[in-house]
Amino acid sequence: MFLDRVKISIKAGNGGKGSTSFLRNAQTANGGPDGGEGGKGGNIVFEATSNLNTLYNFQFKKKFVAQNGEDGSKKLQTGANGKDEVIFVPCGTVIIDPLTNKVIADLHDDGARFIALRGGKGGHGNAYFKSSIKQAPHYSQSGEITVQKEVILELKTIADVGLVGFPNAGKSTLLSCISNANPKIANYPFTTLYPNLGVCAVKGQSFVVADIPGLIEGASNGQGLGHYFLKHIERVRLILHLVDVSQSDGRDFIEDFKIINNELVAYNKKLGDIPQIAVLSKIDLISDEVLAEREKAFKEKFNIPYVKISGATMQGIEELKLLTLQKLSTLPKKQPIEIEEFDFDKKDVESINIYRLDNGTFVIEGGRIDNFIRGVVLSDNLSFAYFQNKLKEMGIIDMLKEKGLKNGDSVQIKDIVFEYTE
Ligand SMILES: Nc1nc2c(ncn2[C@@H]2O[C@H](COP(=O)(O)OP(=O)(O)OP(=O)(O)O)[C@@H](O)[C@H]2O)c(=O)[nH]1
Ligand SMILES: [Mg+2]
Repeated sequence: MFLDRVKISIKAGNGGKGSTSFLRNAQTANGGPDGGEGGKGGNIVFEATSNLNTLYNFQFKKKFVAQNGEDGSKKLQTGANGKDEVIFVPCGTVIIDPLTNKVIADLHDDGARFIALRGGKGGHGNAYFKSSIKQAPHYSQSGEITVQKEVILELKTIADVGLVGFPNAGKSTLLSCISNANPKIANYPFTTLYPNLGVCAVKGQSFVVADIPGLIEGASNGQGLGHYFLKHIERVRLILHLVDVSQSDGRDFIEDFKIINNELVAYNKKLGDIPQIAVLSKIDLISDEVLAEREKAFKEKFNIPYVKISGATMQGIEELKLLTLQKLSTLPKKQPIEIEEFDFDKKDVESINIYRLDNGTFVIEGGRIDNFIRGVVLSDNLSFAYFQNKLKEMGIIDMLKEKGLKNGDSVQIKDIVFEYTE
């Protein structure tokens, strides 16, 4: 099973609550506040690894949640931070925000890490709020609550070389001849159903080769399988373009070569800029004379380096490996996708929404409110006074009045409901 696009949900850990506590022991009857800080929630982290080459692991597990921070406790004990949730993905995995369709990260190289969501901050304990005018604060702050988000993971394979050509051209055969890979090979079209990767070793160096399913005319519009997998050659540095020069399928190899090149460009203009080596395959099936004629015809039409090979007799294979290595040495390494500045993890600290329930209660919500409400404990009179004052200061009372707020109306913020009095 090969999986190269999947939507998952992720959530960083909540921050732990700060503690409200006072020092009490045999020596100290009325000690000061000693409530410790809440711990920070764990982050959601993606990490690229070369041990994976599909997103198959995400077929069943689609939800990832980092650990919450622990609550603070007495004696100024800070709660433990939540553990990060590290999500391993194959190299070349691109992370996309489904709401904006923007790429937020490209986990290009082995070991690359990206913190997608940061854990919530821990709340302050009451010891934190102690001041010269407030010796014994009876309140502490709750931790920051994080929101669950969705991301799309899309694998755009990182290989140095991509093998393209019509079905049956001999791509998988070539991969098996030059690398450690063991792909399925058979004499019918669309034997290869998903990309295979192999490592080709030559002259003490190596390069990665991706064999993708055969392309046909119309592939760029969704014909056959090729369209779906073309994204896996977007990032190769060199294309080995195979054509069956023996024409054993009754096809015209020159036409085939043109058709595939048109499809590549139709899918993405940039694919047309990737250098190619043409590979004339299955030369064991035709006589030297026929081969010479066809080679001449090819040279007349295309000004492209080419190698004649046979996967059956291994003719030309060594030459192709060497030419590929040599060509690669002249081509720059592929870089990760450039990411537009975009804060996916941006916390909503601005929004204020007001609406009215059927029973007339006014409800106030939004990121600005969440942030502010964390510090409010209504059992504490000072805190409640602060709360009401702050509502005025933030302009919320005016906003409510605009929506028809009158003396005696109920107002709800989170789980706090109070009666408005002028
Ligand atoms: N005689 C001969 N047969 C070959 C050669 N290369 C491939 N074949 C045969 O051609 C058929 C197709 O080969 P594959 O390597 O599966 O072709 P492919 O391009 O990977 O095909 P798809 O996966 O369907 O796109 C198989 O029966 C191979 O044995 C060759 O050089 N000589
Ligand atoms: Mg194949």
